[in-house]
Amino acid sequence: MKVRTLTNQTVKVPDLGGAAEVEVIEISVAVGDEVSIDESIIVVESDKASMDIPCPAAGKVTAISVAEGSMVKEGDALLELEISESGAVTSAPEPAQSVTSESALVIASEASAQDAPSVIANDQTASTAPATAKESVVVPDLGGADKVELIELMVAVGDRINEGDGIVLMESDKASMELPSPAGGVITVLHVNEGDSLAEGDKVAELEVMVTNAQPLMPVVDNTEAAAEPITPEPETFKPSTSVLVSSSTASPATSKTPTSSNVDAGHTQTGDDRRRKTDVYAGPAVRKLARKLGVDLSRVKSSGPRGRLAKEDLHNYVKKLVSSPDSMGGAIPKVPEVDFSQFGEIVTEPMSKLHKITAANMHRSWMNVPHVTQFDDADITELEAFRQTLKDEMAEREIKITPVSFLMKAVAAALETNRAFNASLSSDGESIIYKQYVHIGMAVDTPAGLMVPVLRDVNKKGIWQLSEEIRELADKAKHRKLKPNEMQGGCFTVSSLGGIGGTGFTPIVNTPEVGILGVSKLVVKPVFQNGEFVPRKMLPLSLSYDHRAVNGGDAGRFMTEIAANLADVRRLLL
Ligand code: CAO
Repeated sequence: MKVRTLTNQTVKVPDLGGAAEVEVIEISVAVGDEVSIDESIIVVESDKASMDIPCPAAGKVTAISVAEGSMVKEGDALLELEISESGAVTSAPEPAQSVTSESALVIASEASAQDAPSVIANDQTASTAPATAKESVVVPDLGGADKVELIELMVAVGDRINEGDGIVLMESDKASMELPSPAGGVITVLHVNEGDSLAEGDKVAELEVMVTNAQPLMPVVDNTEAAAEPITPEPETFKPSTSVLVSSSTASPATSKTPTSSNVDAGHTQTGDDRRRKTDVYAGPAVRKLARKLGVDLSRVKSSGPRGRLAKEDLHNYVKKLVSSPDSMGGAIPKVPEVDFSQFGEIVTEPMSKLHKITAANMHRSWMNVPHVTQFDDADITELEAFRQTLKDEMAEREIKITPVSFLMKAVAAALETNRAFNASLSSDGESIIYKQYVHIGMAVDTPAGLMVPVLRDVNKKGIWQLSEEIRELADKAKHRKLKPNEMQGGCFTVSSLGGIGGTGFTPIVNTPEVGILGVSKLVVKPVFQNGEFVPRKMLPLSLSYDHRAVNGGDAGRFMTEIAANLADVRRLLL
């Protein structure tokens, strides 16, 4: 066979099998698209059925003559095709002769007749089969593909189907193809399962033929501009897109009772009810393919098309709605409505600093990911404060200020060593817990630019003087934006002290992937009942937030109790 370059071919509406006029319900290509032979270009619909019109040759779409909703009849121009040099033409024009729709159809019919034995193995073509004949439906010529995957079993044993109803949907790496039933009848045996890899000639189903009269729909190529060189017709191959749409709404009453199925839920074992429900979906191959890609069950999509036909737009709208729905799987968080505050008074809008944005993102991530629990305690730091006062002169001498924060760090470090549940992180896959053998503690620092968390390293190994010096140094660096990235990394736990600022308590957010954070508020002198009487004690309010995925309440109780005990009697830190 010799194929030469043909330009500006008009693809026309083929014989419509009795329908005078059909509606263009889907244009599957756009101008500029390179289309391959047999690729669905347009879907048309009569009041009885919907039909794909496959492209008769490989080429480039240069113009589209119809719009969705147009009414067309046999012979009307659908689109202009610039056929590429390698394009194979399925119709066979006479040399230097334009192909009329009639002649093309004759060729199509002949091809169909040739094709019939490959679909019906026992050589009883549809047109001659008796009403009770048994037919084997086999995989036809796959048009070049060696193997295809069966992605959808569209019928069940016992289903009564019409000629042209899809039996299975197969997919190669290039296209999906429906295998239409060569005749009307009842499915008596299914030889295949979803997921099977199929090759030409493989048996698909056994059919007890009820009605026969197969005639695939073939488009017409007007080769008026074709060169004089003869073109030998390709042997007809399986026409993936000659399948009709599966729709009980357009099917005969018999089909409506035992409809074919459309399984779009991967891994879902279908029941008869499921099949029936999904068969009620009325959609074209392009929409079905997209739905499969998106994993959408088409039976849940509301249609806007005529007679309930689902359009791509319907699918897009469904997915859009789904992702923005707060209670959907993976749905977005409901958005806070935008408010024009200026309607209530004067406003000033300032951009958020980068640091502020990062902090906000981190807080949000942690808040969304971590199931937080916060528990509270007061540490009696009366003795600690008394001891700290004794250090005042030395502090001045050394020019090092010791605040309760240095003791807090030390008390927490000691508790982290004995409560490893808090010196840990969850692995990102949630399968394991990583215990740290070092004790680095982050310290929340309030700076004019925003919140920063420098990390004090090896707190368990350092003394109060050294820690106090480092706290000052890091806090100073943070306030002057001098912290290096590595000085803000590697924390195992965070201490957030608002003691110098005020407040009686707060619930800090865990600095993920750490699993705990200690909030410290302003110490307050409280009456504490001791040895039969109330005595004034300096109580330090503590709030411990933790990731309840990694830490349980018992761990948290022990950890908090130990911190409070360490602060109540700092001699414990020597033990
Ligand atoms: N109760 C009462 N007074 C306290 C206190 C407490 N819990 N903790 C500290 N103080 C006192 C200090 O002793 C100091 O008093 P003097 O000046 O009389 O000695 C004063 O408060 C101010 O302390 P400071 O803030 O300068 O130093 P610090 O060591 O207490 O804290 C730092 C250092 C960096 C933690 C602190 O400056 C800071 O930035 N805190 C804010 C942390 C923050 O923003 N957390 C919220 C994060 S969001 O979760």
